[in-house]
Amino acid sequence: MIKSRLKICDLTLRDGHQSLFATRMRTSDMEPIAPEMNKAGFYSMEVWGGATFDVTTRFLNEDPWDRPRILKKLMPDTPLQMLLRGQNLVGYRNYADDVVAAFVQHSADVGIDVFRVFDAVNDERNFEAGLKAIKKAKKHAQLAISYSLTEPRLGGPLYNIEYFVNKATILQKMGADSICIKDMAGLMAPEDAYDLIKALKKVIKVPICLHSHYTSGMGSMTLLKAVEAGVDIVDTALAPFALRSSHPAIEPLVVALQGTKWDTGLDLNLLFKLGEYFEKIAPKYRDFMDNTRMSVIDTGVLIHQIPGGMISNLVSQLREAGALDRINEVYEELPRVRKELGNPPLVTPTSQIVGIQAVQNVLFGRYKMISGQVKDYVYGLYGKPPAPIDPDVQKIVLKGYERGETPITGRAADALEPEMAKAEEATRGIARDIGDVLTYALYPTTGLAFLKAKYGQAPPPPSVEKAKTLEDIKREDEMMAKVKTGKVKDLVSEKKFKVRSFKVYMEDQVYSVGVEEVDGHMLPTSVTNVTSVSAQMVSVQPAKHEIAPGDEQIPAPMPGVIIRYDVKVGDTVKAGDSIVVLEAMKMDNTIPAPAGGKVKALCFKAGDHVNRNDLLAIISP
Ligand SMILES: [Mn+2]
Repeated sequence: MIKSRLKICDLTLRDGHQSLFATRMRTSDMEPIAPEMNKAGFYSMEVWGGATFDVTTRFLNEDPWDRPRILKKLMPDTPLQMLLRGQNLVGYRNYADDVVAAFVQHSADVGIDVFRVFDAVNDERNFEAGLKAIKKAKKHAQLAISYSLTEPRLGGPLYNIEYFVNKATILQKMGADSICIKDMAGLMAPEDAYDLIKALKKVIKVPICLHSHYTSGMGSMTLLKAVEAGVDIVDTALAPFALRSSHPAIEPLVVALQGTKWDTGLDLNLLFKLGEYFEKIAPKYRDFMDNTRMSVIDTGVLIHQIPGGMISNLVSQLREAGALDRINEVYEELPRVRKELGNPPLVTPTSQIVGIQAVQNVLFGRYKMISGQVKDYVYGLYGKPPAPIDPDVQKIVLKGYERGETPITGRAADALEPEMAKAEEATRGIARDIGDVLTYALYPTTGLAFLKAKYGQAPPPPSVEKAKTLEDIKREDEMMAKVKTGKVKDLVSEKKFKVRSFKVYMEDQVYSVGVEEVDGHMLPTSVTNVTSVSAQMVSVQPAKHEIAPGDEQIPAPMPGVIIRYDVKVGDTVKAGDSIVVLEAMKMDNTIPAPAGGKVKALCFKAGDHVNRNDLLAIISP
């Protein structure tokens, strides 16, 4: 490896494409360039973790464990790095310690050398199980601190220099091989980076890495100031997969530092060649890019510190609920909810937990509807938030909570039963190795569907997307050129072309794509978003129910899937008792009885899809 003063962790193959086009890059597009990237002399390359696990099984029909295995063979000289969400691993909830141990060991076995571990609430106890397993596997443990702010700049009562120095000291004492400051929303200002890294370097002996997204436009300036303050490692991506909501590009940094004591020693010509490759294949993924704005930076983040990805989630949730006009109320509610919930950093999964509660507070009244995840969070299952939770909110949220109304204060994962034996049992006859069992343990629904397809027991699930080739892109471009010149009309009028339409699933959206067959080639001719239409198509038609005067009707507040009814017909209920649990906005939502009485009818059953305002239950006085 080239000896260099400033070490570079390259993110192109993980955070780069995760940030820019929803993690859709396929392993087959990494293989041709991997041997060349291996020669670059990167300190490490992040290639796995984060959303890659979920996306490969759900959308790409790729075995998630194959990617590090393949890349390890092609890049034997470069340490491979993964992002691990602490006790959440690569999922969205805390897993039991035995799952964490098995996951880390298997990741090490398939080729991961450096584990970057972070926790959404910076509770160091959520690192314990992962750290133990990383040490056991004799791999590098890079423990990360989620960077967050409550003020426009570093400082204030919570997220100040002391907070981060204190956290880093704890992590170093625990045995971190290096420390990372993880600025996932690009909030870190250059001068704050300088002060923070200076302060950290005074007390931290292990190498320090800075991960700062480009989102707000400050990224490159921030890295430069961190370098001047003595940071050891910085995270970058090759230019085609850099900037926007990704990371600073490596190429200008190499030149900026040339001849200084921080010279990276990287070969600019080789980096240029690598970039050309990614430029060539990038059009395959252009459908997943956000090209709706001229600006490649999100200046809104500078004003309200809310990451763009989170805003687009809020917008889509409000749209689903038919209340897009209330977005400004949600913006006002969001910091209030965040403060009441102990000001957690906004990163998966806390960004969803806080964001969705803010939406529900606006739509249904403050804490009138509370998701299962918010209850778990307030109970302490995600760990200890950076600041105390508002005691009044805690009381409201935990009222009637099945685990108890007094929150736990111990390590969150101590409350969880071992899970591996059950996962092995559930995958008997399908799973052929521990990797398969873990795929199921992390994602019981989509993971199992993937495994069944992998072993030919079922066709690939409908969520799987067809890979686009550069040929497809060329045809699309030719088609578009024809549309622009008006020639396409003649094409369509000829009867020999068969028009068909396909449903395409992206995230939680459904598109209808019209396709024509021309000389054996498929040409897309139209794209329509049909999400709401298809939701109506799959929803079960509710049976007709007699409504008597005085009957309380419980409608679905938003579209979703019935998880379970908590009552039976004939049960007597009090106002506020849970009647039905509805999965919507990726959260489990308890719908309470609006008034006491007798359950007269339950209009659906578990697993049914419902539309907004569908009648879920009737309670008679
Ligand atoms: Mn990141």
